[in-house]
Amino acid sequence: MTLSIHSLLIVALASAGFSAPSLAQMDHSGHGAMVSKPASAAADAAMAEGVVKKVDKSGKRVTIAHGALPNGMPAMTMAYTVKDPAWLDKLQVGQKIRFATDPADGMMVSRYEPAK
Ligand SMILES: [Cu+2]
Repeated sequence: MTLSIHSLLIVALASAGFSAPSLAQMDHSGHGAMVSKPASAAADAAMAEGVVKKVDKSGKRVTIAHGALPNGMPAMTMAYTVKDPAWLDKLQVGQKIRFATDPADGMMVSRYEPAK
């Protein structure tokens, strides 16, 4: 009898343990939503405009004609690797984009968005 009550307690604790992480996740996503505005504003400041000149799916590169970059690179046309190869299916020659390069790898596009 004592043993089964003990087991019930363990079940109760385990289910409490399950709800705690999900609550933490909710808090985290709420926090993320709150900080997303200043974070994207800062990221926008580091983004540069460019025009897609070539999409090389097999080489997993996109050639971009870009203006001077925040990282000090002057205006040029160059081939970049991309953080997510799936982007190569969306990027189109002639498309204007705003993009940022990886801080650790200036030859890789770490994020982009279509420019209007
Ligand atoms: Cu460049």
